[in-house]
Amino acid sequence: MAVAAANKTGNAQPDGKHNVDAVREAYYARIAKHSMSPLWKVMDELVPHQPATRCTPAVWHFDEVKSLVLEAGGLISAEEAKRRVLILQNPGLGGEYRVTNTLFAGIQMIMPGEIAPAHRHVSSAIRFVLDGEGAYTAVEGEKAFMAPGDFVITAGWAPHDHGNPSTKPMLWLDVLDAPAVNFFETSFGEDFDSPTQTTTRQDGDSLSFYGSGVLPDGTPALKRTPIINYTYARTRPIVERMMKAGDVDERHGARVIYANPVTGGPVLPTMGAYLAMLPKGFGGKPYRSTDGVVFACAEGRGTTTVDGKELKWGPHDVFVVPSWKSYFHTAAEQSVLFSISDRPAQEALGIWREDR
Ligand code: 1HN
Repeated sequence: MAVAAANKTGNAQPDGKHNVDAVREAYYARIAKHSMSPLWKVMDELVPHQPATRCTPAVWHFDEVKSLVLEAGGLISAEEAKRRVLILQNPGLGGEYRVTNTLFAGIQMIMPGEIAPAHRHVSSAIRFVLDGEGAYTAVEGEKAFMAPGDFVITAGWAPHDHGNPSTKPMLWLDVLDAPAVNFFETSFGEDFDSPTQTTTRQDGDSLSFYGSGVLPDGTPALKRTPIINYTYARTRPIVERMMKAGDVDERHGARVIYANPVTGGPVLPTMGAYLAMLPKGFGGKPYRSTDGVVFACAEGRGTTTVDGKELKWGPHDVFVVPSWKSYFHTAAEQSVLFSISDRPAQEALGIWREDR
């Protein structure tokens, strides 16, 4: 057996073709004690030829979700829970509290007469209303009463509380950029002494002031939209009209992006949202992009095929398409899909890509 030569420090060196693996392994073990690793062993993992995600496509059907969340209504109050939310966990992530690598998603329920106390956090949140009518989110001076299909913004650090003076439970989809904020280790949050805030504006003021083709003079251009509630009543007729006008994208259907009316950019610096109407019988072309997308069906019925896996959806179902997975939609009925992703964050970093 070849004897490894010793270097100046007395450590073994490979002797020609012999003993290379053993000497390398001994070297790796030694540098590990100094908190170091050889890049050459992990280069393909750090710089893959295609984006690699552990996330898998998945769908949560509303009938199951609703009965499970209603059960939680008997277990804990919104006030005790602070937020009565069931977290949607991506099945590929082994129990982590996220639906994609960068997005949190959950289903929140607030029962009649309940409040969810005021707090604020660095993470931005959006809500997409699934079921119920007449609960509100109080944020930035406005008490925004919500109905199914409404898309509500809670920008980072804005104090917010929820209440339900109606007679029925309300359920909505929460999506937050919390995993991305936590990745940067920049998460702060705080509670308030008073569980509710005093509001200074009328319900719908922000949509009227900023969402009507005019702006209050002097409105600053911020990285987040000043609109609190993009109501379904306002947005649905627009996608329907686009569809009737024939403005139907081969992949996405008749789709609008929810815009910050001051800048024309996305509603939040980290997350962007869309509403699309798919005509009955729609058969979309395949598409992929590097943003992981959470979809919610507002109405209709169809199938989204992701990487060969069929996700069937109907009213209020939520499903997730991970980064760079090729997908296409088919619609058995005229359908409306809401979607939200981390595309603005990726675009701001110059790393977003799509493959049309
Ligand atoms: C939060 O503050 C809400 O305010 C919902 O309704 C979901 C998930 C993680 C962290 C904070 C809310 C949340 C959340």
